[in-house]
Amino acid sequence: TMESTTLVLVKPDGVQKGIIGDIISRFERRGLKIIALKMLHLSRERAAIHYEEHQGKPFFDGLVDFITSGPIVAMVVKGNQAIKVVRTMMGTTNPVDALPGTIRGDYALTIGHNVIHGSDSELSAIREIKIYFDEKEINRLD
Ligand code: DAT
Ligand code: MG
Repeated sequence: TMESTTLVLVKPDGVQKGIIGDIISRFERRGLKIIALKMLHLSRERAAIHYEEHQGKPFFDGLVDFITSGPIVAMVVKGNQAIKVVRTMMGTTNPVDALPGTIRGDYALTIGHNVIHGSDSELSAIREIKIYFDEKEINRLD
């Protein structure tokens, strides 16, 4: 086994749709562990840090508008190959292509409102977790 930790966000549209619980349940049913969890409202500054890889792209301003448009839920998810497993459970970035049974495939229809974020690599996960959580907020026991 290869334990990893990843950052998951339920985006404002996911909170609005009332699917926080379903998303958490899917991860728990799969055997992944939630080791940190909070609801928050991102500032534009913090949103720009989160999405720094997309600065300068045509969709960047709309992405920041969207992710700051309402409360989000941030969590740290841990388990065997959690980064990859969460990405697979999320479905493709563009929900039009996402398979039924994935989170985006079940709940989203447009790329601008795709319900969930998950870190895409080990380096991204380490960087992104620090944007949302202090080390003392993460339950690293057992
Ligand atoms: P992901 O969220 O699957 O990691 P990403 O990192 O490429 O995808 O992009 C971050 C978010 O930006 C994505 O969830 C939705 C938005 N986005 C990406 N490409 C886009 C595009 N071509 N048009 C509009 N929004 C886009
Ligand atoms: Mg990404």
